[in-house]
Amino acid sequence: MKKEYIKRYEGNPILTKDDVPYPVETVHNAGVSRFEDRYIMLFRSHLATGRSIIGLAESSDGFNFKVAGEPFITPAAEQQFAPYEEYGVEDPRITHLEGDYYITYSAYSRHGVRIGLAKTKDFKTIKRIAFITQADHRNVALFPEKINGRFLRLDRPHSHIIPWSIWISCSPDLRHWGDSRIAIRPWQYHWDEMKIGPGAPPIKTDKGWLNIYHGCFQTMAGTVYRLGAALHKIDEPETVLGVADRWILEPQDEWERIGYVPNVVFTCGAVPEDNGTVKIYWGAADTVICAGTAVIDELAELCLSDPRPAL
Ligand code: BMA
Repeated sequence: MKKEYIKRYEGNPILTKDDVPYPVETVHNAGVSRFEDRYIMLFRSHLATGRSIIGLAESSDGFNFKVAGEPFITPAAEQQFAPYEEYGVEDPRITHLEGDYYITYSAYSRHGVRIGLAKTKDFKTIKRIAFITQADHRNVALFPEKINGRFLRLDRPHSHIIPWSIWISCSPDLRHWGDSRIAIRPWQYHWDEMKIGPGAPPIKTDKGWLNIYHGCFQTMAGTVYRLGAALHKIDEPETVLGVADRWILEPQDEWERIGYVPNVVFTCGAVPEDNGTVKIYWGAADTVICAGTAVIDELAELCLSDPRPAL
């Protein structure tokens, strides 16, 4: 039997729209972080307009979440941000960095999709900092520490020339980004051949930065979204040590195969634990939220022992 690298939580799905005390049509892609003595989840919901907002939920065990009474991020009212968020805010990632919790999210508007950066200390109020990309750009995950004096991120520009790939960019101050280098491309005639993108913020391991990403495969019945793993060198993350040849999670349970968008598992968050495991969270069929657990070392080893080329 094929080895399962991610053990699904037996209580999946862990969150559905019925758990949300305000009107939403879905709950799905979610960033998750440890905060004080608990876990905080920021999750995307579609409204009945088809546009998205971001809600907040809390948990003491990382599996049973209670949703706050009000959404946490809705399209900005402030003049400098509003024109770029009018169609909604999506897919938040949380990175604990130098004492603050930074949130990267996709902002949609008539001008395309770009990445907003906000921060919070308490998950009660947030402060928008800046848009840190132009359009079109989605799926930015910040590294949780500076490397060689600079902030780093995994990002995913859209291109008509190559399949959408994972890049790495650097910044002195989190606002101004550049020195971009391509890190991983979709691999032709492979489960992630159509496009790939960063998922959870990278996790530091003994062997390298673990990058849990999503990869897409086009079929006659639509696109299948799966999760894969890659390992980047600790002091030079643009160097990829290995990209696991096989996927680590694919749509399998009924709620992963059937829903608002069928056959999707999509992650924006994973929380490493002191015992060497990682809790991974994914939106299932863009409709509900699921969780599972993996052994960090096994994922890192998979990237090294059975890799496919990165570029
Ligand atoms: C991607 C993003 C994700 C979504 C996925 C599947 O392009 O929009 O937010 O989960 O498609 O619909």
